Amino acid sequence: MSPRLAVPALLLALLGPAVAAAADESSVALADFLARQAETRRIANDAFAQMPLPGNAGVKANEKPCADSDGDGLSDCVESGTGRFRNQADTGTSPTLPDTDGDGIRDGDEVNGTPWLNLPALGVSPVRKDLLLEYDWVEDGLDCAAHSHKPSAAAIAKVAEIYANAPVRNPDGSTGIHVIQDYGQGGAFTGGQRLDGVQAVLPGAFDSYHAQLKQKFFAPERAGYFHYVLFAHRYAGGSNSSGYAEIVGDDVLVTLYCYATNDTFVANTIVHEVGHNLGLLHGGFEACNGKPNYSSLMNYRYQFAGTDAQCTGYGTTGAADLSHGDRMPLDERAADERLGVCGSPGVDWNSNGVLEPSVAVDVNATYNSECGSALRILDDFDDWQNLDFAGVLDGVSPQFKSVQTEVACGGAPPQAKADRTSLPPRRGG
Ligand SMILES: [Ca+2]
Ligand SMILES: [Ca+2]
Ligand SMILES: [Ca+2]
Ligand SMILES: [Ca+2]
Ligand SMILES: [Zn+2]
Ligand SMILES: [Zn+2]
Repeated sequence: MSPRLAVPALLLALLGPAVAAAADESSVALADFLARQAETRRIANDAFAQMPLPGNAGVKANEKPCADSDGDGLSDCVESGTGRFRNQADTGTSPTLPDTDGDGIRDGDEVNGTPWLNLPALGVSPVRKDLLLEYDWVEDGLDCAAHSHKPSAAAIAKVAEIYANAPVRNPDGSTGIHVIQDYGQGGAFTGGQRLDGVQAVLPGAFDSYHAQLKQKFFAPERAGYFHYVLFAHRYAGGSNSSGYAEIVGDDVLVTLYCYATNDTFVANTIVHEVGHNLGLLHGGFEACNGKPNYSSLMNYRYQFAGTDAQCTGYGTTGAADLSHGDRMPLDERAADERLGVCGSPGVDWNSNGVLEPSVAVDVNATYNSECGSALRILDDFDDWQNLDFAGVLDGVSPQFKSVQTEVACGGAPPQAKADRTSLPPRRGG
């Protein structure tokens, strides 16, 4: 984190007191993010300690004297620390870390499952990050022709691909996050289902009605392991919001009304809302929306239009990713258009046909409520290296409520608008 922390300080020194307020604001937001992340991890460790031990199926009788130093349900004798899972007697996990791969699921649970949930059958590994999502959906005919909110095979594949391509290193040497999506496909995947007799327009968000649905349709033994992703037509009695989520948590709504059949919108919105569950805000570490140099599905600028794979500042159709944190800071008080967001190509922020060395421009003016109006330094963030997987323990630790917030997300734009905003600017190049 230190290189990113250093950026505002360096600019402060170069540009003098005029930008002090903006730089401080950004530093404070980052510090707040890191403090909250540390707190969720502390709570996660407490939750691990409080959870009942899973069955020790992998521990042989003659190994029982071995201690379980990290309290994860595996004896030190089987936690070989190699990073390679071979079997229940040579798990490759660390004997001093209860969650070796940092995915919020205890080593013992990933190796042996729990008495009530066969995690190995779902495909988890104790030495690679796993993200478990249960999908339940409604079907309805509101606002447009009859449609299902079940994600299509194409949308599901897209979600898997986005996470698989993540530049996240695992203890077993692989990269990527293994996402496990239960949409009721059979075998061990029996959780996802179409919800009958449920209001397609939910009356609220995470209210008593949602609690009733979750109690009825989400198996209690999945709490602490799965995120519960509910696909409805709308929520809050009929809002245009595309979704709703806990920031650090395990509950998500995806509500794309008649865009439910747009695979890109569905996949991108799943990753956006689950990103909130993993601790991210609309500006990564801060509630600052529309930053051109934050190429992430968390950013409304790119959620539907596609992330900015080509450094145009306007997104790339079909690209879908969380941010890698490799974009330059952008000072709205004195933006160098020649540098764009990546050093090149340049971006004509004020659309006057010339790439200028210093322009004052509000590049995210449309997001007034999320830092849009003030001219300030906009910073990128490395989403992938800062995901907080502890929120899944929300289901077993009430302590999470103390660090949790909820967010209502923006609406899907008309298709035409999404296409237009994804085009690079033609002038000034
Ligand atoms: Ca252990
Ligand atoms: Ca361990
Ligand atoms: Ca784990
Ligand atoms: Ca794992
Ligand atoms: Zn619908
Ligand atoms: Zn959001």
